[in-house]
Amino acid sequence: MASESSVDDLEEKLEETPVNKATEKERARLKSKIAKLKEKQRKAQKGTGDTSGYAVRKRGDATAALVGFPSVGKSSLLSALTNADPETGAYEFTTLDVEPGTLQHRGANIQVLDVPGLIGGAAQGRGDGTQVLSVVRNADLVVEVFDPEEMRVEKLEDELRDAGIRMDATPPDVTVEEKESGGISVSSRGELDEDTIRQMARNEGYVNANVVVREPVDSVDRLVDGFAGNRRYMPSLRLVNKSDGLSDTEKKDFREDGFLPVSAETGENLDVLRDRVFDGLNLIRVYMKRRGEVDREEPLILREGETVEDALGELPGDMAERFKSARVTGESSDFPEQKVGKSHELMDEDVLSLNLKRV
Ligand SMILES: Nc1nc2c(ncn2[C@@H]2O[C@H](COP(=O)(O)OP(=O)(O)OP(=O)(O)O)[C@@H](O)[C@H]2O)c(=O)[nH]1
Ligand SMILES: [Mg+2]
Repeated sequence: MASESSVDDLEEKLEETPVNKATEKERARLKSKIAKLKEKQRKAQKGTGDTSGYAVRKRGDATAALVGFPSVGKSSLLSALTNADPETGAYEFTTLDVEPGTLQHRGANIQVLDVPGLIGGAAQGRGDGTQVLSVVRNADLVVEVFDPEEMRVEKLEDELRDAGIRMDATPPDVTVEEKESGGISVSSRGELDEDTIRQMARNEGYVNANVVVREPVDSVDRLVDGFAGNRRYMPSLRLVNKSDGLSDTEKKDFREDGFLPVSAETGENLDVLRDRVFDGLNLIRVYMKRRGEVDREEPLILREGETVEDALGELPGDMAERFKSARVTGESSDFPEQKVGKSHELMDEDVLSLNLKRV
């Protein structure tokens, strides 16, 4: 048997293993082993884990991280979008520390982080990559920045994946419940063979457990993630900066491929970018109405899916105790001034008025 001591060995082996039903278990075994080894390497880096080597305190309503290879224009974008004034340069690795700035948009204060440029192998610790990536993991939105001359999309996304970041995906619905005896039982809605799943659980070190897969998982990778449990699921945006050097056709092609062309230099599409960041963070604005007046200047900033109760929690004073009922006008209401309770889910640009008990 060939050596299985390094990620490279294992990946080579995986490559050589044909994809079919008969090799499914073997492929699953190799993939879990690769994931484990990568995780181990990541943990072995100094000062890592989720406490970053860089000191950045989360501020504002939410945090977006600009991530990309050197010289794509991350710092230039930070400076165009926020109040920050980072150093930019024609040479690589101008930025050596995490630089925060605040983007004020639609009444929200959005923290934008500019991080040092990544290099290949970042997730394994090259060029401080693990620390940079753990800053990204702690943000709420990944903003990938590319240079149109040198896209290297897969390379960047591989680094993010190796750092345990899963973009634009929901966590796999897999639970493992350990028990006293009885071996490993599997209940699965997926296409994967129960035996494969059982073996993966064994590889994870389980002896007696109920494994429940509540979604139609069809890939070993997703199951590996489900077992690992420490993946970070985040929304993402893809930008192509330096659009000032692109033709209209090139821009159209990028757009069709899901990349927003922007220019930190000319400001092209930065207005669209601000909206995308706001929406990508799943933020919503709720306008409070008091004594017949709607305050559109300073909306309450909440997250999608949050309720009247969450809104109460954001307001000063002990609103929750005084709450009697609320009225909502907007997307979330069936008709204007609809009377709702605490559990009502709010939507972007709803107008909310509260009926409170007097104190
Ligand atoms: N033409 C053009 N050049 C840009 C644009 N944005 C940035 N640049 C140039 O690209 C170079 C790199 O910009 P930076 O903002 O320092 O890039 P960075 O991604 O922060 O680089 P590192 O900190 O080294 O990772 C500089 O020479 C910028 O002037 C843009 O929109 N258009
Ligand atoms: Mg920079």
